[in-house]
Amino acid sequence: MKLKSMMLAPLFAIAGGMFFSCAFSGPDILLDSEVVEGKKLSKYVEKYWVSSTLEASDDGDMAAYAMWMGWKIANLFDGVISAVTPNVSDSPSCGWSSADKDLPQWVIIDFGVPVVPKKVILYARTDDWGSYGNPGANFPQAFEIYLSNDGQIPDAAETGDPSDTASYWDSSSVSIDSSTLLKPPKSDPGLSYELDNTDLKRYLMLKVTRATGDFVQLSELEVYGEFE
Ligand SMILES: [Ca+2]
Repeated sequence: MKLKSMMLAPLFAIAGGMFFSCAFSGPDILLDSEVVEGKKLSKYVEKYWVSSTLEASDDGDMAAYAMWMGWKIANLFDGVISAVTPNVSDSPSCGWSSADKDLPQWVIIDFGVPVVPKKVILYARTDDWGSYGNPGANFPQAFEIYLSNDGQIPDAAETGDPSDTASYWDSSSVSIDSSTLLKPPKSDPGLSYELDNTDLKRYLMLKVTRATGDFVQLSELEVYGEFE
C-alpha cells in the first residue's frame, strides 16, 4: 500500500473492512445578492454524501485523530483550498479523505435548488509533513462528473450507493481518464474542468475511479455556475 500520508497509515489499517454512506448537513442556502454575484455554487451546498470518510468512522480513536488532522467532510466546502496540518494551525482544514477503500469513491452534492453547474475545480492536498510528500497525494486521476434532478437520490444516498444507478444520472458531463494527469503542484493546487451543461440541475456527483494514491483526498471542491 503506497500511502503518501504515512501519519495516517495506522488509521487506514483500522478502517479496513468498513464501507459506509453517510449524510451530513451543510450550510443553509442563502439566496441573496452575494449568491448571484458570487456564482460559487459550492458555497451554498445544502447537503452532501460521500461513499466513505475517515470522519464518520465508528472507531473513536480514528475519528478523533482524523478530526484533529482536519479531515472533516465539511472542510471540503469551507473555502480553504489548501490543506493545513495541525502542527501549523490550531484550526486545521484538510478536507475530505475517503477511508482506505477500493475505488471508486464518490461525493454527491445537493444544491437545495436547481442551479446551472458549469465548472468544477478540484483542489489537492498541499500539506507537507516531514518528507512524506503529501502535496497531490491521492488526487483524482480518473473520474467522472454527473448531474441530475432525480429526487430519488437523497434517499438512495442515505441508505446505499446511488453512484452506479445509471437512471439517476444524466450522461457524464466530464470524463477524465489520463495516466499522464500530473499531481497539481503545491503552488497551484487546483485543476479546473468545464462542464458541458446549460440546464438546471440540483445534484452533482464526482465519482473517482483512479487516484494518485490508493484512495481519494481533496482539500476543496468548488462548483461554479449560474442560479436560474
Ligand atoms: Ca477546504
